[in-house]
Amino acid sequence: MKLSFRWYGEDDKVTLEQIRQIPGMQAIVTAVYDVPVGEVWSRESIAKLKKLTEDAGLAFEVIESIPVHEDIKLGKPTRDRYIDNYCENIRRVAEAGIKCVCYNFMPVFDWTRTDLAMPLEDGSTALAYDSSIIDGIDASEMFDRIEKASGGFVMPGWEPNRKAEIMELFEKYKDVTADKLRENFKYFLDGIMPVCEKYQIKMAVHPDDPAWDVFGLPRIVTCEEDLLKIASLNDSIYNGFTFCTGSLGSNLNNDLPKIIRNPKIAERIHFAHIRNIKYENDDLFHEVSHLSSDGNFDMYEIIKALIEMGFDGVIRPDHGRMIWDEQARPGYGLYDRALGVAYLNGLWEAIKKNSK
Ligand code: CS2
Ligand code: MN
Repeated sequence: MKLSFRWYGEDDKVTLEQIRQIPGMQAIVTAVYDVPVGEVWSRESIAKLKKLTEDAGLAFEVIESIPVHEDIKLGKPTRDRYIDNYCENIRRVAEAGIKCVCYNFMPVFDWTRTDLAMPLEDGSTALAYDSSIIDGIDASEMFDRIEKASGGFVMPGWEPNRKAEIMELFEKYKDVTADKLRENFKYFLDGIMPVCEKYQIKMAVHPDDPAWDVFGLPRIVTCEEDLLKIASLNDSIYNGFTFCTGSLGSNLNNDLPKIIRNPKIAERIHFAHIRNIKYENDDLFHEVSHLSSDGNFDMYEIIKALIEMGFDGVIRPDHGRMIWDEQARPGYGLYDRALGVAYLNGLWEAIKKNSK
C-alpha cells in the first residue's frame, strides 16, 4: 500500500509540510479546483500541483477527482464534447506522472450529509446523515441547510453557485432511470478507456455516498452487484474502483471484507479510502475515528482482506472528525486523518507480519 493524503491545493489550511510529517506518508491526492466541470485543465495548473507536491518530498500520484459533466450522466448530445475534454484531461495528468484518477458517477451531488459538525460525546464533531431529515425535505431546502452549516467551507457538489441549476437539473433527471444512467456510464467508459489504456491511467469510480438513491435521483454504485455490473460495462482493467469504506459501508447490508474478496472486484480496486461510521439508530449515522471499536466496521478485517487480495494501490484516510479545536474543511482536517494514518500503519504492519 502506498499511503496518501488528500490535499486541496494552496488554499488548503492543511499544508504539504504538515502532511509530510505524518509517519509513512508517501503521496498526495489532489485536483485542479478552479476549472468549471467539463472543461480542460491547463498544463500549467497541473505542473504547478506536481511541483509543489514533489518539492515537499511527496509523490504526485492520484487525481481526485476529474468530475464528470452532468451532460455525460444525462446522455445529452453534447456529451461527446465533454468526453473529448475528459480524455484530454486524462492525457494531461498522465503526462505529469499521474497513475490513477478517482471520480464518481452520482447525479447532481457528491456526498450528502445533514450535519457537518455533529457534536460527539468526546467533544469532537463529525459529519452525519439522518435519513429522517432527508426523506422529508427537497434538494433546495437541503441546499440551504448546508450553506448555513458549512461555516464558510463548501461541500463538493453543493457549491453556492450551483443552487440555481439544481432544480433545473432535477427536472432533467426525471426520466433517467438506473438502467439509463448505467447505459450512459457505459458510453462514457467506452469513450475514455482507449485513452486510459494508452496512457495507463487507472480509473477508480467512487461509490455513491450514501449508498442509496437520494432525493429520488438514481444511484448505481452502491453494492457488490453494482460493482460487478460496472466491471462488465467495459472489460478494460483500467475501468476500476475506489474502495471507499464509509460510502459503501453506509449500507450495512454491504459486507465490506466480502466485497473486497470477490476476485472480480479485487483486481479492479485501484485506490482505497478508509474511514469508519457509526449508526445510532436505523436512520442516523455519523462518522467516527478510524478505530474499529468506535464504529460499525471491522477495520482489521477490511485491511486484511485488502492485503490478502494483493492490493498494492494508493490508500488514504477519508473523512476525519474535527478534534483539538481544529478549524478546517469539514471531514478534511489534519489531526483526525493523521491519527487514522497512524492506525492504518499499525494494522498494516501487524497483519503483514502475522501473515508470514
Ligand atoms: C470523497 C468524495 O470526501 C469524500 O467522501 O471520497 O467526495 C470523492 O472525492 C468523490 O466522490 C470522487 O469523485
Ligand atoms: Mn471516499
